[in-house]
Order: sequence, then C-alpha cells, then structure tokens
Amino acid sequence: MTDRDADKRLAAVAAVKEVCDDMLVGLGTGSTAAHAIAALADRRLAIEAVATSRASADLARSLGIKVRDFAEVTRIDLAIDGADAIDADLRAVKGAGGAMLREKIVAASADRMIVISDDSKQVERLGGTKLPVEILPFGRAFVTARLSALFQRLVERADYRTDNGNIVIDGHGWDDADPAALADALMAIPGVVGHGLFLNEIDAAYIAGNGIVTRLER
Ligand code: ABF
Repeated sequence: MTDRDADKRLAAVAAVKEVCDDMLVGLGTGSTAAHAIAALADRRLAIEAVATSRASADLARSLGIKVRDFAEVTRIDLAIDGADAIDADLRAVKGAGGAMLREKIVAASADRMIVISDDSKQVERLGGTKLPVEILPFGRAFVTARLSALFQRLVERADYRTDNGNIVIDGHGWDDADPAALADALMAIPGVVGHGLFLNEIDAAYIAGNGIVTRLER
C-alpha cells in the first residue's frame, strides 16, 4: 500500500466509525470509497446500503453488505464518498469515476454526507480540477457547442458510458469565481443531466495526510 493509499484508508476507517446499527448508508464510488466499503464490512453492523455505482454495489455485496435498490428509497441516514478536489468550504469537484449523477442523488437524499480523501485532494480553488459533465448522447453535438462557452477545453471520454448510459465530457479551464453560477448555467443546457460540482451537499470531510486524519465540518 502506498502512503497515499494508506491515507485514503485511514480517512475511510475514521468516517465509517459514524455508522451505527440500523442505518441506511450510501456507498460512494472510487478507490477511497472502496476502502470505506471494506471498513464497513469489517464492522459487521446491522445496516443496509444503497450504492452510487454498479462497481460499488458489487463490491459491497461480495463483502456481505445488503444493498438495496435506490429507486425504492426516499432518504438515507449517511452517505460516504470520495472526491477529486475539495476546498475549505467543503465544496467539491467529483466525477472522475463517472458516477457523479448517482453520487449527487444519493448525497441529496442523505441526512449527512461525508467526503473522505487523502490530502492531495485539498485545494484552495476548485477551478484547477477538470469538471465532468454527464450528457444525454442524443444531445451530444448541441451540448458540446454550448459547453465550449463555459470551458477553455473539452475532452469527451472515449468509448465510455456512465451506468446511466450517458456520455461524459470533462471540462478543463473554468472560471471558479462563482461556481454556483456555473452549476446553474450547466443545468440550464437541455441535454446536460448532471455535473461534478457539489457545492451544498457535503456536511463533513475526513481528510488524511501523513497518517493523520482531520475532520472538517460545515
Ligand atoms: C468518486 O470517485 C468520485 O466522485 C471521484 O471522482 C472519485 C474519487 O476517486 P478516488 O477515491 O479513487 O480518488 O468518489
């Protein structure tokens, strides 16, 4: 395990201590979230889970965690997920793993949403991180043309579809002076179904660096 991976695991183990019996827990996606799923399984609590991706659902089930269909769920107790970048105000960019739409729905349903990461994800400004945008394949050319006004460079993920069957375009070089305005502008484009800006969803973060875990609360 690299130092960075060890820090991801430490953050995950710390966050999973918040889970109690009888909770319905949202499982994130990515390598840090995978540590949380493993740590949760190790605790052998009487919980149920919903997952933000097929990969996380498969991992959880393989470790003995009961995973429910989120389509039948209105709220969950706690969501634990990774991030690509997070600032001091607990605003994050997510979606490098392509699961940001399901992650946002699950986060919105959660009484409490925790981000876990190693300290390489801590940033002063979010704008240096590519911002993934999920779009309906039907609107590909139209949406791409509209997105080009908001980003310096767009890179469509080749041969890739999300779990929802959609395309992801990564936007590079964006103005982070007003991320809420950018989020609104993105969702105003017909054909955009989601993006990786999480501005209000995150309640707390466990961030580990050099073996030390720090908890930040909104
Ligand atoms: C998910 O996985 C994402 O929203 C984020 O893009 C990614 C982080 O992956 P990792 O933990 O592997 O860095 O949480």
